[in-house]
Amino acid sequence: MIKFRILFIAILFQFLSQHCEASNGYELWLGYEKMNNPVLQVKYQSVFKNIYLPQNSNDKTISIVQTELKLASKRIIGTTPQFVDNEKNAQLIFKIDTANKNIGQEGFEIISSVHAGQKNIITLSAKSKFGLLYGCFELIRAMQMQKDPSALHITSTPMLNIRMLNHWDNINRSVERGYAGISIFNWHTLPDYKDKRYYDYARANASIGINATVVTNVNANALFLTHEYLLKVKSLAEIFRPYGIKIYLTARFSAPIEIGGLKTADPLNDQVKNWWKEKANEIYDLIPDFGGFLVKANSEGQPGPQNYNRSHADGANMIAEAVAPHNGIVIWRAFVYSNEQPDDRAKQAYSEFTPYDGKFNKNVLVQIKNGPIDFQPREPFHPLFGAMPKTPVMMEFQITQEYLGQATHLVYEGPMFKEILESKINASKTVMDVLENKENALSGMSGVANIGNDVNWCGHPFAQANWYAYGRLAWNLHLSASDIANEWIQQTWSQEKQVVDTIQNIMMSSYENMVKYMTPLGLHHIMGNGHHYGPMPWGNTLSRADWNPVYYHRSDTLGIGFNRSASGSNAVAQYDPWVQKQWSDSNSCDEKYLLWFHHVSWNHKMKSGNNLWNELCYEYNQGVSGVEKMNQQWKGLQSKINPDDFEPINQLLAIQLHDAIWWRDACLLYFQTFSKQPFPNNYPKAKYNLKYYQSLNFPFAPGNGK
Ligand code: GCW
Repeated sequence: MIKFRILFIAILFQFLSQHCEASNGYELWLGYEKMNNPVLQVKYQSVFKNIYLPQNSNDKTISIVQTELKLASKRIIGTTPQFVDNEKNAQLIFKIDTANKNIGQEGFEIISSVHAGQKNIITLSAKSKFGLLYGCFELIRAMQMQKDPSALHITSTPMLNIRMLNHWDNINRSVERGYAGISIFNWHTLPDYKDKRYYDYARANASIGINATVVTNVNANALFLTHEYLLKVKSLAEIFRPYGIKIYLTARFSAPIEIGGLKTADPLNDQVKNWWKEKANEIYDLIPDFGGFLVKANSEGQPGPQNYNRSHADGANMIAEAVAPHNGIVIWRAFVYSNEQPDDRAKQAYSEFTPYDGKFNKNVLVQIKNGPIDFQPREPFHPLFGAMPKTPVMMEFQITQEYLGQATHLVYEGPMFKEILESKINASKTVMDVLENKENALSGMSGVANIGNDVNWCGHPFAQANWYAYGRLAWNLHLSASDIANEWIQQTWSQEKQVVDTIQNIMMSSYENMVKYMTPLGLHHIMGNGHHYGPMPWGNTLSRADWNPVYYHRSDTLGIGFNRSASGSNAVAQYDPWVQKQWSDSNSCDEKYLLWFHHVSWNHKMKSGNNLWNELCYEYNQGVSGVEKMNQQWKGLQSKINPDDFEPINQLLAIQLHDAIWWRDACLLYFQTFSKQPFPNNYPKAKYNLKYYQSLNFPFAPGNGK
């Protein structure tokens, strides 16, 4: 009997040890799993024995570093370090070195050296305490990536100064385009209730180098600028400060009327200017390191300077003057388009903004979405990058998956971010070069957050990887999407090769698969009205033409696609001639943007030799096969992953497959009404007819939060 029990316990133990430990996802990539490499473990144990930190024990940032080192040491290598007050007795030395020429203000240098007596010493130096904090997280990452401590030499400085999250969170805690529950910011219980989650949020951001956050929706509410709410913002700012994170707010342009009792918000009116100055003084009295304002003006119904016949520059400069004495900045969004304007929507931001290049005050940045329409699965880079050389510009990516299957589809955005960043704006420069803006201190990147109060923060367990990848790239634009995926997997899931390789493979194929089953060959904006989930290429009922899918794909009996070449809207002319050359001719255009720039015949000959109709069918089907493969690959990990973690993803992937088939069949049945061509031989037959797909309706789809 006893023998049986022992055998049973042994089998159970083996079963458990084969599975990664279950997690509810709350710890993100900061779970600090035990190291499974005994040789490295011993090495790290000797480094983490005695640690020297700069002697300012009251400093909150230094004590965060200390807590983090203790936690990482205990969990990863199973030891508790001593913190010593003399660096001579330490094997791990953190020091402020303002003279270090290899690094910038927020950077760090980690150097390993072997001292007499074969003692391995690691010195981590930085110019500021925040550099030490970032370096601390880098060192912990290096441990988890199984880097040999005796060979460490890392010199790192962020390439962009402002590495920012944009929360589209409302005062009532709904989140516009949020798919992970309600807002983490509980305005009702602030300022007094300091939710642990605020600290965990700041810690997670600091671990990937994010140093700025806009906590309110760009569709702004003026109430956030009242004293009552500013006290709440102050409370958050105090929590975030030791983590190196500055807080920003969105400014509603009409706030002087709505909460200031003025009759106008005209940016050239003295009372209005004064109102903003006083508001800025009030904010900086409460929050001395307040970052500044993010503004969406004259876009999708938001008020702005054009309401008073003033320009974007007039509006931005007026607010910029108010924050300038406090070193604040204004981030002015270039996401503008109007349906009263007959021109192609893709051209409008460029047309409206380029005349103002050089006219913005020094503390204004223009924030440009990655592409000219709106966070579509695939867009060419926005023509404004490179077109405003006298104005600092910032990238706006959307981390939340508004058009990318929301929190239901597994889509790793790393490859999408990279595709845009590496796009060449002319023969010699990339989008990255424009962002880096070496001559000017103002440079940055924004990511529309995918964070909510779900236990795992982001809804889909893999959506965390997009937050992670965004932060890592904002720090270092040169990192590769696959390396970042690898880091995230090893810190979040497992260090076992088979698991890492398989998950990495799933992630790296997911972006292209999604583009193929939703909007292949340059199609765009053919999602369901309003909520943007699922296919609706037939959509033509919205009041504004430029909100309707038919505006974008322009299918007819002759062909499909938006003619943005010289014979059409000529949007292609907004790019440098070197870029134009690649896109302006439908016979040589990069096929991933073909239907973005051209209306081509259903019989157009593709590079593969197929005609366009057949190619479209193959592309959609490849997207579906890709998701089938993702499903199989995941199932192959069943014995390696804890069932509590395995099953939710298994179910989500099954929904993704269902949705990919739905996209394929609904879109192709609809486009077939124009192409009038049969499906290729052996093509999978749609389960339902077009009428059925057109009858589907989702009045309560998430993310429309008001
Ligand atoms: O993508 C669109 C969204 C809106 C959003 C807008 C913007 C915040 O559908 O919900 O509003 O972009 O970026 O301003």
